[in-house]
Amino acid sequence: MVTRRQFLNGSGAALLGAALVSKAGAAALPEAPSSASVATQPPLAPRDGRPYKPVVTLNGWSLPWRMRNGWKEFHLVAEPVVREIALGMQAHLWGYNGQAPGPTIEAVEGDKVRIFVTNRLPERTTVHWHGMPLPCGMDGVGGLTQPHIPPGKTFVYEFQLERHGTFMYHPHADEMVQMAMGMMGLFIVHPKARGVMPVDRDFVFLMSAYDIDPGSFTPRVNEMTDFNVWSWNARVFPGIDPLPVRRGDRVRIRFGNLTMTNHPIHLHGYTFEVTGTDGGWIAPAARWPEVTVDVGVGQMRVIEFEASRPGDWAFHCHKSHHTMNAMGHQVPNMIGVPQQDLVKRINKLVPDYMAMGSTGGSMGEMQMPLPDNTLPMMTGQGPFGALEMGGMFTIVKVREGLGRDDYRDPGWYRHPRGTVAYEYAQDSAAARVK
Ligand SMILES: [Cu+2]
Repeated sequence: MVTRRQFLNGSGAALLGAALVSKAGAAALPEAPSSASVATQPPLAPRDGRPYKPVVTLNGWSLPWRMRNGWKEFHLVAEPVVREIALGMQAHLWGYNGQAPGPTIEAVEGDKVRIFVTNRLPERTTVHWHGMPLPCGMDGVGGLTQPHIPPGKTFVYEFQLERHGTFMYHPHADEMVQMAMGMMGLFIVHPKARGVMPVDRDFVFLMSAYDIDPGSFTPRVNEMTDFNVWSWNARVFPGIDPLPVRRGDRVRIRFGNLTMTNHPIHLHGYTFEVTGTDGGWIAPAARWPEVTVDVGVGQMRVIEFEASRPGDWAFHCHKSHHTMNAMGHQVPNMIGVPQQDLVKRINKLVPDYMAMGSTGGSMGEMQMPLPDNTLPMMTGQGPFGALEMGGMFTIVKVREGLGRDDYRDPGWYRHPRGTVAYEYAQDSAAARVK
């Protein structure tokens, strides 16, 4: 595994080195870079083609390309991957170029893109370019607009990028299985003209959900509604990197939902505007202020705000069971039941039994035996104790004076004196509460 620091020092560059698909195809196929790192990679500045300000993929990376006779050529490889969901849990997923989700594709309005897709899965696949205006035969619906890509074969998609905006890619072949296994990625098209809707930080991620039985590694792909891993870019808190932001930055966050339910995404401390969807940008006069935006199944939303207020601001799905990890046990509802003596008595019969609710224990601090490769239901430590979160939760860390391209975790916020909620006590309160 390569840390971001190693990556910045250049030693991680080898990860992005060539991994040619076959000797026969080497002459014609572009490189298929691969990365298995779960760290958020620094933005990939374009080294040729039209200039743009690159995005930052949470716990992910952007796919390098080559220019060839006026075409921007990318190479996606659909393949089985191992993804660390958070420290202590790995999942056997399907993805692209070493990861699930696959790398973010970035290009510029007007670019002609040629995307090679090599299928190393045990079954056929296709790639659909969600939201993208393109010729019908490039739309990637297996059986409808093209033959499926059989295992071992490489297909080519070619189209010109008509409009800038926020898109995704995913299979349209054995869809329920392939998306339940994690096959998806982001496709960002930057504006051709300079200075269009400029931002200082531009973060992107995809929401995906899995049903992985506690102690196992592979998602149950027949599940239709009952998922237990709620992830951003196939990571759950505390495995999701924070979003470091310099005070005063204009911040854009783009997210897409490829789970099977909606997610009301909520940011603390700020009012934001929804500035775009996968359908395009919203005219400034048509935007309204929000603190939560619901993202329906198959939708994308883009939010923007001015980061004026320093702090560690929670950023999460507002469905409380989506900020939890798998339940590895059955827990009765004991809220309101006095249990102090009850627990001792039950423990004589059931040694592992634990009380919830009215004994003072909270789910985040419970210690219970877990199968291997299983995360606690609620976890994460903050500067004031247990955070009691999992799943779709992370932190927007707004700080004074971060470097322009510095995306390293700045640590916990140091609150100015007198600005933290405090315990009421007769003596100290006399001094502070007037
Ligand atoms: Cu949710």
